[in-house]
Amino acid sequence: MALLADKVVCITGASRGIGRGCALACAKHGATGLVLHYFGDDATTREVEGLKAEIEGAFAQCRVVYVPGDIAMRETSLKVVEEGVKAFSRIDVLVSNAGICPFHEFLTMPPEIWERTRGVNLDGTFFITQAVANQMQKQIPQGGSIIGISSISALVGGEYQVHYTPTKAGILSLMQSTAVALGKYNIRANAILPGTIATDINKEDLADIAKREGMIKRTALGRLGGNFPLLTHLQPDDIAGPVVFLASDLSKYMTGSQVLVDGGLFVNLQ
Ligand code: NAD
Ligand code: RM4
Repeated sequence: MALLADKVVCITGASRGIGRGCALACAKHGATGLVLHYFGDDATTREVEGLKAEIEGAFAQCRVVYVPGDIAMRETSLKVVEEGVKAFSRIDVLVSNAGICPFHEFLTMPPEIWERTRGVNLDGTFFITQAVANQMQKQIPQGGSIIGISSISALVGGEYQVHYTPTKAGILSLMQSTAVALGKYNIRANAILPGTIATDINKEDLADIAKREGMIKRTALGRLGGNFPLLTHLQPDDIAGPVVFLASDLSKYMTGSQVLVDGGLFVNLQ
């Protein structure tokens, strides 16, 4: 039996990067419904339309609906759940993935960059988690699995990420407290902490060859995550595997946990 047979999975920021990799992996592992949230500008609209066609063409059991909106706005999350339930009558899994990291020096950082980063990463994760959890609490059978995409940055600092790392620590904390608050409803909540995965979010930052090489050198497995340069569109499936595991019943006794998926970056001090 497929790992995600009969499951409906909702993923935020699903049009590209880690979210896209998760969508493809969930379909491949048998999910019957995907509720794909995306930002909604021209680029992400084209991406999500292509992704729906790709998934429905390759995986006959899987139907895809997509819902646009700025995840920093609470209304977006309410709409995602409304559309998801309209299409599939329930939501079994949430992957809260949408996020930004506008790398910036700390002392000169305008307050707007802090507020936007917090709004998208932390407020957005709070809103979608609350909206989906309310659905999971009232559906029959009750329950589900919530996965917050946090980061290695929840554990360590970054010179140009002083606004970003607290949001990722916040997502880890949010998963811990929701695990406690929601266990009685058969809802699990766990955090995944990716290391450095080559996607659009860090393309500019890692264009600095010395930084990129330093990062690769510190990673015990000797490569960045999801680094498949031959593909025209990066598919960071190094994170998707652990996401499928936490989405599936294989992890049915896991809640409130943090899963570091970093190729051995964190442990490698010297
Ligand atoms: P990405 O830039 O490729 O993808 C980010 C996704 O979020 C995009 O689909 C984007 O459209 C969406 N998004 C951004 N702002 C949004 C908004 N306001 N409303 C709706 N959607 C919005 O980057 P990625 O690496 O795939 O990042 C996905 C998640 O993984 C982020 O939360 C990021 O913090 C986290 N993460 C990434 C890495 C890494 O090294 N790439 C490491 C740790 C954690
Ligand atoms: C991650 C981690 C990576 C960085 C991305 C943007 O949390 O810090 O190294 O490239 O964020």
